[in-house]
Amino acid sequence: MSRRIHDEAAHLVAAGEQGAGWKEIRRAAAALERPLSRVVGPVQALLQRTPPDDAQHAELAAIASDCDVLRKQVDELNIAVRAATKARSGFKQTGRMLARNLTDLMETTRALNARHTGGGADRYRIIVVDDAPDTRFLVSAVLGPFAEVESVGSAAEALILLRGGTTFDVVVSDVMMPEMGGDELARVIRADPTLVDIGIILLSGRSDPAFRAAVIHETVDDYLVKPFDTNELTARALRLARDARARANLRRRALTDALTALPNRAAPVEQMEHHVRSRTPDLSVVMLDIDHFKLVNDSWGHAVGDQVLGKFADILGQQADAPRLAARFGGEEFVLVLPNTPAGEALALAEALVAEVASHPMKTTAGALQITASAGVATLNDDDADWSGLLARADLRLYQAKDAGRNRVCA
Ligand code: GH3
Ligand code: MG
Ligand code: MG
Repeated sequence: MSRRIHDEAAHLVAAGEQGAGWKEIRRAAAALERPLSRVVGPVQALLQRTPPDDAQHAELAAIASDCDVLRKQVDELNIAVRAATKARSGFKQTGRMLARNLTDLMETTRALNARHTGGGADRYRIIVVDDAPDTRFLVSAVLGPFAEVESVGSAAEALILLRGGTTFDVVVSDVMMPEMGGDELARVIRADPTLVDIGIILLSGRSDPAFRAAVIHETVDDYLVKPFDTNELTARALRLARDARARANLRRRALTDALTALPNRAAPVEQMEHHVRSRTPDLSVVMLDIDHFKLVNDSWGHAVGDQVLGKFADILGQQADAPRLAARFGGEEFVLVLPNTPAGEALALAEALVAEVASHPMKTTAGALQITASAGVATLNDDDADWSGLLARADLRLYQAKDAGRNRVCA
């Protein structure tokens, strides 16, 4: 889209006010119609591709009726433009009427997007960033039928959304914006370890090959030059969203223990590194190990052993609201990473956990089994250069607890 919807409407109004010639008015009207037809086209195409026996039929029927309203509004706009060009008078009123119709059109499209994106937690989530409201509107309308779209007018707003706790799959951003450009936004996103999986597309009137090559090489996944083809944008955005999801799922699986659903060994190591680096005060760790777990396996079988591990993990997980972390360190060994927790508090927590395990028989398919566990507690001190000494002390104390008779804590 080379000209913006609002700009074209404003141009039409101004042309009318200045008593411009018939040709000028016609040109402005045609320029307005082109981006509008690009909004409706992809929506209609989606409807045609969806078979009538599809599960989403009712939802799509509702969208179809919204599309009809949209079409009528576009038609009304065209009639008004034709009347204005024929009459060659009253341009000012016509301009105002066009502006009103444009507002209606945008409302309808917004409602249509909201309806189609309602529900479905697994829908792709896309952020559209552009300082020009009509480009934002157009891109949102194009992607709306395929993904949940949030649109914002600046890079700063995009970062607030991205860091607000909701996971997004793709960012589609303009390049030239006041304050922070799309290329800079891409650099900030790439530098944030919590946003590594997200796909980035730049969408810009800036077409010089050297700049495009540089940002594609450095930060972004894709670059489209305006005026862009709406089907191509949709295809590229959805491909990126699919890739981003796949990366995020792989990462999650690589970091999660499949049996207990607790984080695996990688997470506590990363957390301890982070806390040591940022000098988080009172960093404590608790190492826990189930007592005589081999006996459970030998007496009741591996499947029952697995159930015990699951129940034990549930108990630990309840102690691990962020920033605390519970993880399966390996086998029947677990670890708690406790930032801002002085030694005495960590010891009390470990003792409470060990007591809870000992006082609640675990329900398994082999009946309720009485399990106990032992724990070792350590807190980071000034002599620790890294987390390895801290963990080694906790481990040593865990074995002291075992030697001292199990079902107890050493600190
Ligand atoms: P201690 O009180 O000294 O800790 O004795 P223990 O029997 O608990 O310890 P040991 O290290 O001798 O045995 C641990 C057992 O845990 C051996 C291993 O087969 C079992 N194990 C490790 N991972 C799993 C698992 O994922 N599922 C099951 N069922 N067993 C596991
Ligand atoms: Mg054990
Ligand atoms: Mg063990």
